[in-house]
Parts: sequence; structure tokens; C-alpha cells
Amino acid sequence: MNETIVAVSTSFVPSAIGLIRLSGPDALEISSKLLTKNNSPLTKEFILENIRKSLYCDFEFENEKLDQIVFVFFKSPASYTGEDLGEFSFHGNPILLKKALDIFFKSGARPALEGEFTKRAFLNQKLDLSKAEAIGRLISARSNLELELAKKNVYGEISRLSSRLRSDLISLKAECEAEIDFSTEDLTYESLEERKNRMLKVISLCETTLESSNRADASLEEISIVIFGEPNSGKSSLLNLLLGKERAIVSEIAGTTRDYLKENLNLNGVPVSLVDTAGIRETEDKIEKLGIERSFEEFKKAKFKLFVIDTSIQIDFENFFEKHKENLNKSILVANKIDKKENSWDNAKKKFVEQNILVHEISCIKKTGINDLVKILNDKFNTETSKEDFILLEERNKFNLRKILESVKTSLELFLQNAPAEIYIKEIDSALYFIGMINGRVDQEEILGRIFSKFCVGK
Ligand SMILES: Nc1nc2c(ncn2[C@@H]2O[C@H](COP(=O)(O)OP(=O)(O)O)[C@@H](O)[C@H]2O)c(=O)[nH]1
Ligand SMILES: [Mg+2]
Repeated sequence: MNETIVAVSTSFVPSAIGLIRLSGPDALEISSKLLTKNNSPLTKEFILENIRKSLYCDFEFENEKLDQIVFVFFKSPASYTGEDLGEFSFHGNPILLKKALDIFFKSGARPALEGEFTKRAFLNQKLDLSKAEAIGRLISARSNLELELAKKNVYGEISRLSSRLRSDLISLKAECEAEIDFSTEDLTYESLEERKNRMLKVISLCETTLESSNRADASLEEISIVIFGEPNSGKSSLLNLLLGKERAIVSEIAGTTRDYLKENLNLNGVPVSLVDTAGIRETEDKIEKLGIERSFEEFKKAKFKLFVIDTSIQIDFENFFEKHKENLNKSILVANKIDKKENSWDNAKKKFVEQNILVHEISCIKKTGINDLVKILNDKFNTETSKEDFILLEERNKFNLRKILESVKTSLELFLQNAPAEIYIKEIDSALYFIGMINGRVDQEEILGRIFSKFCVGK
């Protein structure tokens, strides 16, 4: 890590501010070379006298001023990376930022690799591996839920979990080692029953964590919504409105949408895939028939179902209800064309409501009721997931946790078969190794300390 690295930390699009970070042993030297105030250089001494303070100055190279910037210097080890670190806030023009980068390269810094600032932070023990990963996840989160869960991990959820597991296992190991090393008479052991319970506790913690991570993953999967119904009810119009663009062909000719159409969108922070389907009707047309079969498949697959009906035409409630009963029960009934509703609609609506069908009126032409429909969907997403006990595990940590679980289970089995401590302690070692892999620190020394602090051996 003796190279000094540099990168733009904000994105390369025109914006108010573009932040460049410079980290490494030459950060101070390079900064003082490139910064001036009232045409005189910012000396290293001056910068060091103003650690963590905003310095308004010029960024200048070969007597040419590039930009007026705000500069903040962080002295090692009190910085994000743990190294000397300079943060240069330029005006956020991509061309300007590229020029600035080039000047940094000419001055001795090299381009940072992906994630290299955070990697250095990890290597300098500023954060553990699970926190570093969580920062990556926080940046790339695609939904509110993912953002919330990633944030929990940035604030140490996984670190706390691994500390808990580590602490339990180290105590367990310390007991077992004492049993091997010293004669039993001099030691006050916890009872064997307690040892078993300790193992069971670790097993249960691993299992519940893996379960809640599965639930979190399932909730983070894209939510599918299907738009279903008879031809001409306005399904494609609704898709276009939700998407905010004319994606599907809207026409008064029934049977226009013959295949299903899938589009991704974000509904108030929830990633959703929206499917428009071919209208359901009796037809002899072979292609339309195929399309209708697919509509039913998509209907079945989707998590949320919008059954669109046309209120501008007379609905024979009994007939309609009999025909679609099963599908209606699983859907939100979206009553479209309310701007042109037929006289009998209000009566039909009552009957649907009596059948406990959720009815929501909209008009795609007048754009009424759409926001409320989105709200209803959002509420449904939220009630489906009680996020409290969710935990977000990266694949790597799911693997580690499964390994810990396996090892402790084996250890328990051996223990219950009265195997000598030397044997089942190996499995505890293996579990400890995988805990080390979670936060990226494998530490054997700690165990010795525990043995002697916990047991008073001899007098
Ligand atoms: N008056 C009225 N007409 C609508 C409304 N929504 C859609 N339409 C019209 O109904 C026809 C069928 O719409 P479309 O979205 O293609 O229906 P789909 O066959 O279910 O996909 C088109 O002529 C639309 O302009 C609405 O809210 N009010
Ligand atoms: Mg259509």
C-alpha cells in the first residue's frame, strides 16, 4: 500500500460537485504541490495545521488554474482509508474531473482500482469485511428494503452476529482445552449439560440467521405484477400509465395485445416487473389462443394481479363472476373507464364488494385513481414483509454460516457420543475459522487469553 491512489468518488455526470479522493503516503506532498491560495502554494505545514478543515483554494498545475475547490485533508490513521487522505471538491463537470485526474497521475498518483479505498480501509483495520461489503451493497441497493438492510449491516449487524458466535465458541473451546490440558479435579467446569446447551445455542443462532436471510432474499426479489382481463378493458393503457411511456399499443380494436409484454419499473422504491397480457376471450384465432394461454400462465406466476374491467359497458355480474370467480379472488379488481361508466356499474360494484373483492376505480384516459392504485400496491408490498428480523447476508457469508452450522452440529454429535474433547474441539476450531472468514480476521491468540482469564488453575 505504498502507492498513492486517486479516483473520482462521485459519478461522471454534470453535477454541482465532483469529489476526487487521493489516498496514500504521497497524498500530502501531491496536495501541497497542486493547491494554491492567493497565488501562493498551500504548504504541507499549513495543511497539517488545518487537518479536517475545509480549505477554499485553487487547484493549479503548471501555472494554470483548473478550478476553485474545497479541500479537506485527513491525517493517517484518522481517515476513511486509514492513510493520509485528501478530498478535493471540484465543480462536477466530467471533462474538468478527467483533466484533474490526469494532473494527479502526472503528479505521482495512480488510478484506484474498484473498491480500493474500502479495501485499504479494511487492511488498515478501519472496518471489517462484512462492513466493507455492506457499504458496497448500500451503494448498489435497488429498493428501500435493500437499502435499509444494507444500512443495518453498515452499522455492524453482521459484525455483532459474528462477535456473538465467536464469543460463544471461544468460551466453549476454552472449556474443552482446559479439559485436555489440566486434570479435572483442579478445575471448575460448567456441567456437561451446559456445554451441550452452549452448542445448541450456536446451532440455533446460525439456523435462525440463515432463515431470516432467506426471507430477506425472497422479499428482495423483483415483485411481479400482472395486468389481466378481457380485451379492450384498458390493460395496455394501464401499463403505459404506470410505466410513464407509450410501451404497449393501445387500440380500440379488441385483441391488439397478442403476446405478453414485460417491463421493469420502480414503484416508490420497490423494483417491480409489470406484465401486460393478451385479453381473455373466446377466439378461433390460433395465435391469439396461444397468447391467451400465456396470459393465464403469467397470471398464475405473478405475485400481484390486477384484473382490469371496462365499466363503460354493461357487465352481467352473475355471468362474469361465475366465469372469473377464482381469478377475481386473487386480484385487485381495477374498474377502468370510470369516466364513461355505464349506469349499471355502481350496482355491479356493490355485488363485487359483497363478494369481498377489492375494487378500485380508475380512468386511464383521465388519469384518475392511478396514484391511489400505486399506493394500494405499495401497502400490499409492505404488509407482506415484516422486515424487523430480516438480515442481509452476502453469498460468501451464507457459505461461512452454513460451514459454522455444520461444524458445530458435528461437534455436538461427537460430544454426545462421548468422544474425547481433542476430537470435537477440531470442529469448533473449524467453526471459528469460518467466523474469522466472515469479518476477515482469523485470530488464534484470543483463545489462550480466555483459558487463563476464565479458569483459575492451581494456587
Ligand atoms: N373512455 C376511456 N377509454 C379508455 C380508458 N382506458 C382505455 N381506453 C380506451 O379503450 C381502448 C382499449 O384500450 P387498451 O389499453 O388497448 O385495452 P386492452 O385491450 O385491454 O389492452 C382504447 O381505445 C383506449 O383508448 C379510459 O379510462 N376511459
Ligand atoms: Mg392490450
